[in-house]
Amino acid sequence: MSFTQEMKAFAAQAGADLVGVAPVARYAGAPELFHPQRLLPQTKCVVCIAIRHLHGVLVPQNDRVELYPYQMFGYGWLSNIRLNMVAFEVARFLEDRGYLSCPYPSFHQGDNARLSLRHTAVVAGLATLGWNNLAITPKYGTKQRFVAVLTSAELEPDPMIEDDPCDRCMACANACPVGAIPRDEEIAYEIAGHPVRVAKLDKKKCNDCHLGKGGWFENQYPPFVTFTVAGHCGRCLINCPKGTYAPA
Ligand code: B12
Ligand code: SF4
Ligand code: SF4
Repeated sequence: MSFTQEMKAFAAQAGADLVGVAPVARYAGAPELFHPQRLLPQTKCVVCIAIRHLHGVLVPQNDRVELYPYQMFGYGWLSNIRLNMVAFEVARFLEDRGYLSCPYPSFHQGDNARLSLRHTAVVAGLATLGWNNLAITPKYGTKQRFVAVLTSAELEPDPMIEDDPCDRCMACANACPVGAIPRDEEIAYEIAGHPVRVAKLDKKKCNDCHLGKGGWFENQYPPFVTFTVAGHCGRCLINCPKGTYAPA
């Protein structure tokens, strides 16, 4: 087993559902502020880790019946805390073997993170970007969250995905309650030489649609946002039909 395979097996045992490796050269087109070497100049590779959503917690969220299962187990607490714990363990695994490693959190408070995890999933060969702006993996579709570990280790890179599974069905745009995903306005650019076309997302509209503010739920919660209960409706994620993993 190669060192990279060993690291991936360790990550899987720690709770990762997907693990991919991006050589730092694939961030050549990233704005300087979002480049991994700004955070850790010694970065040679970025390990991207995903944990899938439980499909069961998406149901009451989508039906607007109860927000807590998704907010806890899909968003602010379990997913993000657990992802960060897996990243921490993977970073420890790498540092124990002599490689400087910095986990980059799954959760970020405020407007902009300084490492885009969607882009990291793409350059690490795990995903492509869908019209809804989310990273789509062949197995879980949009239904996972990501975390990353920057490392000085030279790991075996994963090939980037060539096929674009997004067929512009617009299920995401149709599901968005605030019209944040336009049907005809796009942003086109390249990620490591791979063309990308995504909707010109209105982040402000999405951000202003915090659950609890809209009063969409049968059970009302006060309009507060904390580390453990913070959320957006996620209907663009829940209603994208891509992915082969489908518990019924
Ligand atoms: C802040 C944030 C938001 C804000 C955005 C605010 C804002 N002003 O940007 C809002 C509230 C809108 C939001 C909403 C949602 N979010 Co959010 N969000 C984030 C967070 C924490 C940071 C994103 C960010 O600010 N990136 C920096 C900005 C500027 O980057 P960008 O727009 O992606 O990149 C641009 C450039 O900077 C540049 N670029 C940046 N990096 C790179 C790299 C390369 C190689 C290249 C070429 C270019 C490039 O190119 C882009 C185009 O110009 C990320 C976690 C993370 N660290 O990535 C999660 C994240 C993107 N969110 C996620 C999710 C799931 C959601 C929601 C579904 C809510 C929910 N229920 O969870 C919605 C979906 C909205 C949508 N359709 O996209 C997931 C996505 C998972 C997935 N499957 O893709 C992430 C990755 C969190 C995670 N840990 O998994 N989010
Ligand atoms: S719902 Fe349809 S248009 Fe939207 S990202 Fe998924 S496949 Fe693409
Ligand atoms: S999270 Fe909700 S409000 Fe934001 S873009 Fe997706 S569907 Fe629209």
